Amino acid sequence: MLVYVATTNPGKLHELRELTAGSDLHLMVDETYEAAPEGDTSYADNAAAKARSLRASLLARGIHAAVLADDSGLEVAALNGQPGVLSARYGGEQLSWAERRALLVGELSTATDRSARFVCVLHFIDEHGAEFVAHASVEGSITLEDRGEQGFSYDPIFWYPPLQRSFAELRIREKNAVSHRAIAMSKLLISLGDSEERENMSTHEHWRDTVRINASHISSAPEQNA
Ligand code: ITT
Repeated sequence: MLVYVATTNPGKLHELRELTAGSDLHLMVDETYEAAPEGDTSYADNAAAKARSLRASLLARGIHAAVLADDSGLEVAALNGQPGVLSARYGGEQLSWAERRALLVGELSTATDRSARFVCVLHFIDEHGAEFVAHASVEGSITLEDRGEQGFSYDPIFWYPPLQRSFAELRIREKNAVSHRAIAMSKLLISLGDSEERENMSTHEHWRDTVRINASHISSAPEQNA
């Protein structure tokens, strides 16, 4: 199934492509996609807005295809859950990612609790307009400085205790085995699989009914003849 991804973030797109590599979903980008305006309260609302705006734009051009959007963020306990839904613009759009990470690390200079979590909401709309949502998070903490070169955005300062490395010190396969995005994607693929199975079941039921009707027609035929 062809799926257009509503994102302008190459790091996300790369991970989403790897996460769907063995599935039936073939991710594409729509070069004309422009980021939908995002609110500041809900990942779910933002993910839905991104997916719906891309779908509307594709439909307006006569393209009937599935779409996928990801809204995610980093929540730091000592900052009352900030930057959260505002993660992409934390500290101002003019900051580089190195500056944004340094700002956040600086804000925790006296914090005793450095715990944090990444959150991800995926919003998928199939080619018929049915909508699916998957939500996940992963727990960790904020490092004292950048560590590692992999990943993107906040990955160099997100410490993942079970592997004793930052997300930017993990290979993409390792991050994709444990991340918020990976867990949300596996939930989404399960929902899509369940829904496909239900569809097959109902087709199967329909087929059985058809056969039953035909069979009763056939079996009643000799009686009618008799
Ligand atoms: P799109 O909306 O175009 O997809 P975006 O970068 O604006 O791209 P969001 O609005 O979802 O994405 O903002 C989430 C921010 O949280 C994103 O910019 C990243 O900086 C950060 N983030 C989310 N997941 C991350 C991850 O796995 N590693 C590092 N940073 C992440």
